[in-house]
Parts: sequence; structure tokens; C-alpha cells
Amino acid sequence: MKRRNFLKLGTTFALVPLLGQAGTKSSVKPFSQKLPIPRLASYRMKNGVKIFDLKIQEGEKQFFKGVDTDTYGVNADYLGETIRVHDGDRVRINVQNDLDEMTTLHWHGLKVSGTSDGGPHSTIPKGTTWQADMTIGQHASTCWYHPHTKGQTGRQVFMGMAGLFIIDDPASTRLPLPDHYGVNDIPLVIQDRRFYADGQFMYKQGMHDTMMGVTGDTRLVNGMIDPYVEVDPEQVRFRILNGSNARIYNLMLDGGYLFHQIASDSSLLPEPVALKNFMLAPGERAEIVMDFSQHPGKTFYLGDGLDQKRLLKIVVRDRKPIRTTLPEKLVKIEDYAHAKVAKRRQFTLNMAMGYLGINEKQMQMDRIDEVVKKDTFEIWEIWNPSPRPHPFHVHGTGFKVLSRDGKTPLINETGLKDTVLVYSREKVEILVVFRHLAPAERPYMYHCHILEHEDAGMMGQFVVEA
Ligand SMILES: [Cu+2]
Repeated sequence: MKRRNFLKLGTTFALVPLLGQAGTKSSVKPFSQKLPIPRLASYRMKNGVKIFDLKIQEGEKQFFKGVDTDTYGVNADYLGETIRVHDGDRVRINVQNDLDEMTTLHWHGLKVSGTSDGGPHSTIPKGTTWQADMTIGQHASTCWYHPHTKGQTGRQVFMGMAGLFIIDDPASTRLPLPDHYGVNDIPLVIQDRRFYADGQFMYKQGMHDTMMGVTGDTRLVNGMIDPYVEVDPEQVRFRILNGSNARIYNLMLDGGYLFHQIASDSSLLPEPVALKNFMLAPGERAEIVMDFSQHPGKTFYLGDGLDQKRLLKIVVRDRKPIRTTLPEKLVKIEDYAHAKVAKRRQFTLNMAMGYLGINEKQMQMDRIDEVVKKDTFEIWEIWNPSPRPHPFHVHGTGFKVLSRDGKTPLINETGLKDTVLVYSREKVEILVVFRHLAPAERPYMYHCHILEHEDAGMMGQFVVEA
């Protein structure tokens, strides 16, 4: 295993005991509250189309006992319901904005046209409804949705606007993988937050927060501080989203237990990859399977090795174990294997005192930065000369990571991704292709997924032409 690559941020996975984390305002005992599972969004069928109704709303939530925090949510007080659809589905999503401000809703990881993508041009003024139509056509994956409002994405996400968007396909459904949502197929939205003494969210305070990104001393999993989850002694799948604005995690089990990663952002991996830890940057997803069949009655902690914090307690019920094995092969990604590359493009991530950009330009709504041809493979080179790592995200595609500094990518980067962490002084090559159009009025975006960097201009726009 290419350990070097996992240690780039200077951590080790020789696990020292992770510290517990009693929230300062919380009188609740850490790891005593049950992990909430986001509800599955309901839909109705009309003329063969699955219609979802999402309402973006203000809410209140008690992260700390007896303290109401003002929040945003989607069909919920904080975070959103999980949309779940199947490859080939025709889908309509009505997004009603009940906030007292304008917003947008972007389907992160979905391969849909620029018109349905929900980028910064697809504004939803307050009190109105935006309608996104799409036909699902992509590999099984755990995607998500969040606002993409020009200059306001970081704050609106911080308030709670984010939810999962799970896609199934025939191949993934046939595989013997844990798939009982909320039982042995458990979504985990990992975030960090900072609070004022009165319990309200403390968002961006100044230039330091813009340059470093807004992080907080409190960790949330599915919107709860220090939760626990009970599972049976069997294989359990966790669909993990790093929904944080800026924090990068090095996820691991306390005690250094092995688990398998089975999926990255945009597809299953070709085969399961055994790991003790992995990095997850903002916007990235990973599906992992932990085998608890040898451990009835035992307790585990999922934690972050970068700052030694426990995130989730996993209690294995003392029951008769169910022993199953993972399939050896998970997915074949055919089309990328025989790609004829038509073009190369270079993207340099710029970070200087008070300046964030790409290719020496800052995001401008009325400027198209790149023109791309549909169904044409291109290699994009992302070069990060800055001192900080940046997760680079591309709309409207899943891509293959081809190389890091000319070397083989990480062992868990063998599937399709839509966000790739580019470390300081590193050049990453990705192989992209776009299967939908994006017109100049509704272009796609490429950007850093540290949301404060995106809001400050580390973003560009491109169209996809026939
Ligand atoms: Cu960045």
C-alpha cells in the first residue's frame, strides 16, 4: 500500500487513543445520543416521472441541550432528506425556497445538463420554486446536494443546507453488499461547526477565515454532536460524505482496525480496497464496509486522525454473528479504459495574500473560461503551487484520477471521482468527459470545494457544446 500518499498531511495511523469531545455547551454525555438517519424523500409518479418536492426552510435545532440554534434545512430543520433514485429514472425535483433570501440547489456528482445542474445561475428567489428535470444516467454512487449561491455558498451550507442523493444501478443492486438503509447501510454526513456562546452558528469572521476556510471545534455526524449507532455483528456499509466547509479528515477506527473501501465519489471501486485510514476532503464521499461479525458486544469509534477526535461510537449488538464476504469485483468502468484523449487543459490554483483564483482569474458570472466538446475525453492538469491543499471539483462529470506528480494515484482512487484533493506543490491529472450540454446561460463550474475559497473566487465556468 502506498503509505506515503496517506501521510501527506503529516499524520500517522499508528493510533494514539482518540480523545473524547464533550461539547462545551453540551450537558449531554458524549456518545449517549442515537445517530439520526436522514429520512428518505418521498416522491410521486406522474407519467413515468418520479417527482420530488423539496422545501428549503428555516429551522431551529438543539445541538446543545436547551439551546435553540437557528438553522436551514431541506424538508427538515437541519440538513435534508435523502433523495434515492435508480439509473434510468426520469426525475423532476421541485425546489421551493422558503428562506428569506435567494438561494440555489446544486446536485453534486450528478451527470445532468447545465440547465438542471443547479449552479450559481439557477437562482431561486425567495418565495419561488425552481424545477429541475433530469434522466439519471450514471453508475451507482453516493452523491449529494447543497446550495451554490454566488458568494454565499459557504454560509448557506454552514446553516445546514445539504443532503444526500443516492443512485442505484442494476449492477450494484445485484452485488451482495449491505443495502438496508439506516440499518446496515448507514449514511454519515460529517461536518464541523463553530458556535457563539449563545449557541448560534459563528460563520466567517474575516480574511483569516476566507484564506483558511471556516472550521469549528465541534464535530457533527448527521447533525448531532457525538452520536452512537447500534449495528448487528455483520458487515456494515457506511456512506460517508465530508459535508464540512473546509475541514479535511483522516478517517480511521480507533485501534487501527482494517476495513474496506468499496466506493468513491462517483462509482464503486473496481474491487474492495483494504485500508486502516483514508483522507476525505470537503465534497468527497467514500463508501466503506466494516465487518463486525467477529465482534459481537464490542464497541468501536470512528474518528479523525488529523486532530485526534472521535466522531461516532459504533456499538455492536451481542447477537449471533452473520458472516458474509465482500465480492472480489465490484464494477467495471469500460468507457474510460479506451479513451482517446482529444485535448489537455491546465488549471493552476492561485492563493496569495487576500487572493484566491484559478489560472490568475477570479470567478465572474458573465465570463466563460473554457469551451468543451461533448463526449470528448480530455486530460485536465491541476497544479497547486500554493501552501494549502485544495479539493478540486468539476460539475457534470465523473473523472478518473490518472496521476499524482506523474506517479500512480492512491489505491482508493481507482473508481470514478468528481472531487480530488490536490496537495500543496502537487500536480494531479484527471481524465474527464461530459455527456450533457451546458449552455452559456447555465454553464458548469470547476472550483475548489473549500467553500470559502469558492466564494472568494477560486472557481471558473465552462460550457459544453455539441
Ligand atoms: Cu481551496
